[in-house]
Amino acid sequence: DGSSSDADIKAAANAAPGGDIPRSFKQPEAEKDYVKRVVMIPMRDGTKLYTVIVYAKGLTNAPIVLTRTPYNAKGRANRMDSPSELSTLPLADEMFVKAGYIRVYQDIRGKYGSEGDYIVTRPVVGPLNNTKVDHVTDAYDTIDWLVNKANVPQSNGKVGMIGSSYEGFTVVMALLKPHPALKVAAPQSPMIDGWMGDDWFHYGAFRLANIGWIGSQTGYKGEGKTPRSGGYDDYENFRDKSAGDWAKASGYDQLPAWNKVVQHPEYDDFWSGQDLTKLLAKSPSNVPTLWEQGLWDQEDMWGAIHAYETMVKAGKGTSNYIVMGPWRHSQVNRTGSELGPFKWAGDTAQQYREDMVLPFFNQYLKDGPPAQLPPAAIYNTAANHWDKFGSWPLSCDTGCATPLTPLYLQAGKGLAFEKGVLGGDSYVSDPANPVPHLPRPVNFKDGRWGDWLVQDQRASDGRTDVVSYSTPVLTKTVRVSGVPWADIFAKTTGTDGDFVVKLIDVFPEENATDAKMGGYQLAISLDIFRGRYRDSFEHPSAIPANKVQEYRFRLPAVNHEFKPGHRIMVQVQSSLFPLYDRNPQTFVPNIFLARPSDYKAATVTLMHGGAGASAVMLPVVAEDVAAAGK
Ligand code: PG9
Repeated sequence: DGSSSDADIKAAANAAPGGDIPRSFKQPEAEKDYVKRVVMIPMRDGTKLYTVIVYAKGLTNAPIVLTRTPYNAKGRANRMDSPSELSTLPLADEMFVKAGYIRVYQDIRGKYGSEGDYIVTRPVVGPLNNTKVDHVTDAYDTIDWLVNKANVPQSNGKVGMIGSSYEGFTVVMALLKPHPALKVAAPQSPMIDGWMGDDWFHYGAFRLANIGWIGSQTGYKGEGKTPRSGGYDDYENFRDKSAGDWAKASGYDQLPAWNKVVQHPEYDDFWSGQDLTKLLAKSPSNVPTLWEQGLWDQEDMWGAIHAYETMVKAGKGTSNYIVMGPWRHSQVNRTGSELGPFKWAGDTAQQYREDMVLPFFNQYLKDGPPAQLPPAAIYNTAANHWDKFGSWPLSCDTGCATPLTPLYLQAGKGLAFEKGVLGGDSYVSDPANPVPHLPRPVNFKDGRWGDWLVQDQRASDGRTDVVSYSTPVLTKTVRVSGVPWADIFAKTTGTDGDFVVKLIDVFPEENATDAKMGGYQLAISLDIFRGRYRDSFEHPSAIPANKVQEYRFRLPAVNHEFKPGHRIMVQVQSSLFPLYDRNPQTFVPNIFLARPSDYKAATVTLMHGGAGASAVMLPVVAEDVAAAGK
């Protein structure tokens, strides 16, 4: 009957020639409830892409959900080794498994198991890509292969695409010339414009926090090492040199992707030619699309909202939807019950996945009932619930029902909706002592990156190079729902400089339930602007020393209530380091190549009152307007 007798067991124990380690040892295979196939799918240029196809045993006539990734398709499709499909695929796929989908992960060309050359966020075929292939064609060819019954007999011929960040970028690329079988898409925090506000720069300020990504992602075909930056404190590691000098010392001059960044510090054709909003505007697709972005996305807070607005402008408002939840980058695919010290009403990420994405995909891929999504589902980060809007933003700079309301900086560090008296507040911004984005020591891998945007801004409040303006304690709710702008008038003794503006909700001084939350300073929106680009993103210019200039820039979207007992605060500073590289504050042609002697302290004066009155333009809406939008 195949079972071993006592005698057999004894004999095996005695006879083992090499001791206790047999020549081979194989665990019996557990019966799997799924099939996992690995195929190499040929593209039009003959390059084959490594693709993992996973489906439940016995599945027929099922739709396909496709993710194209630079992050290892094999690993993405293997949360753990398990006979169960639910445990094998990632958490965010559980709904697709339960609903009977075929799940496909593919390595993009040149990474991991795929053939071909890897180019970071490979531009579309054209002036920036002189080959005949890009992510538009690769997605098209992949979908074409997948819906061929000879290749995947279990398929019903319909495909949806989903993915976050770089994987979101590949979804958007597929939308530029979608295969007819691509019926629905969910780009999550997609990388849309790497210079304006996703990943590499924010309004021209370079994000050192991402510099290691280039080394690990382009130094190796598979998973790579992030280069050592020095000691534990990245604040120290990056403080004594330009990003260019750090990179050179780390061998980055061998990396074409890095050399391109150094050669294109401004918003020239290299960056604007890759801006996906421009490409979407040129060929807006009809594929129903659910855009997603975290309200505290520390990596790609620009992309989804701008792409959604582009699609609405292009007349595709009825097939495009936006969801913004209280999430850090890609948290939407994990658990969304909390962020930093903030707890939400349940698992908001699961709510997005199961109540929004799944019905949306079912509608277009399984002929399910209408998903009945609101055009915009935006989490209210103060009232702690989803708001469902017929259109959004409710208030913005141009084209919204409600114009922005200026909240003016005032003498005596006040903030008010009326202009105050003329004056200014000065601080010395010293590149030798930049304002840290988190309390030191700051190590990019210390686990604080994911929720740094919601950390208490009291850590910088009170520094001599940070100016905090605040309203009195509010007696009435100030409801904001839309896109704020910073409008700062300032002069500096330097010839270049950065402006960081934070819109902060200051909590009541006392919190009887959780004492340390008393007086908490939560930034609901913040960004940085590199002063040399105040007149043109393409052609930077020196700031005339000691002459007031205007720095006007859009801030990340908000849907919040400043409640009675709270205060509204605006903090302004000229560095946010080591997240962003330091501005030398002396105009140089290329900050990546700045010399140590170029870095100079400067006195910055923020102007208030009069004709050039600094303000943050708030998307204030009346409570009933917000409610009517629902
Ligand atoms: N934010 C990451 C990234 C995207 C695109 C380029 C570089 C980095 C990501 O999470 O994929």
